[in-house]
Amino acid sequence: MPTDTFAAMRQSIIDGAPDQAGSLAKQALEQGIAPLEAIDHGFVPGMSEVGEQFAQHKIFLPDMLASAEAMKAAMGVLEPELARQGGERPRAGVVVLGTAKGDIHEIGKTLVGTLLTAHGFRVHDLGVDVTGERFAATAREVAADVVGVSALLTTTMRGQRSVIETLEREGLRPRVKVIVGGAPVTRRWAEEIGADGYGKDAQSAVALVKSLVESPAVAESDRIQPEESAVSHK
Ligand code: B12
Repeated sequence: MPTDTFAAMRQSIIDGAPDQAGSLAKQALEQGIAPLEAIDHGFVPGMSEVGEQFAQHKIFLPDMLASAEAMKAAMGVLEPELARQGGERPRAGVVVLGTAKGDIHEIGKTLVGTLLTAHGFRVHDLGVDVTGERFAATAREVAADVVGVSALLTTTMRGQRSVIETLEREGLRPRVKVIVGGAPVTRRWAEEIGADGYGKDAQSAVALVKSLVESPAVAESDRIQPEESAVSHK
């Protein structure tokens, strides 16, 4: 893919231009570009730049919001294609995903969910601002193999710890693996809070979940039995 196109994608995010971002995403698909390539090399670098400019007070909240809208327009085109490319696969495992309490950043978490779905996992996306109790209740209801908690703010990273504590308190922890991610999250933090894994991006999240689900440490007999009630997708 020409560097110019990636540069245009990046710029459409910086400019907060949803129409432009959406049509560049469509063009990429028409040209046979892999959706993840467009996301990782075109649109995400724009978001990173926006984050840096915001930190340096060069832009303000409304600008960041406009950039997020542009990112969502691009993802709206690319994510269905990403999911479709996964095709029909045998169910690989059940994942409950959400963004920690107090945190409304959803773009990265949603991308992780889409890619997991494309790889055959059944994903229950609880959305944003999710309490530990809700993660635990859903994990129990759907017999989750893995709970994934996203946090984009240094303040809401604490929510990841509290999800683990809640799962422990409710007796679910031995049977449910917990993975964490999000821009400020590190492997070290994951270790500190006793998570089972850390993923730096959506692709590593898939590899991580695969390795955890395949791990013999989660014995079949240890799996939580699903409850009667169904959980709706968000
Ligand atoms: C877009 C954005 C917003 C949008 C979010 C819109 C939305 N619908 O999601 C809006 C404008 C609403 C917003 C609000 C705020 N934001 Co903001 N935001 C960003 C920005 C620019 C991009 C985030 C993003 O979408 N990145 C693109 C995606 C694809 O990447 P990602 O989220 O990192 O996800 C990838 C990986 O991290 C990983 N991953 C993510 N989740 C998970 C989960 C698991 C389990 C795994 C394994 C992996 C994984 O995989 C993903 C895909 O590759 C970042 C800057 C940055 N560099 O992150 C700031 C940033 C996160 N925001 C910041 C701030 C300060 C705020 C506000 C507090 C601003 C304010 N004054 O109100 C509010 C907080 C609101 C709240 N309560 O949550 C700061 C946080 C600083 C800090 N140290 O805590 C940042 C870093 C900007 C900065 N440099 O200052 N923000």
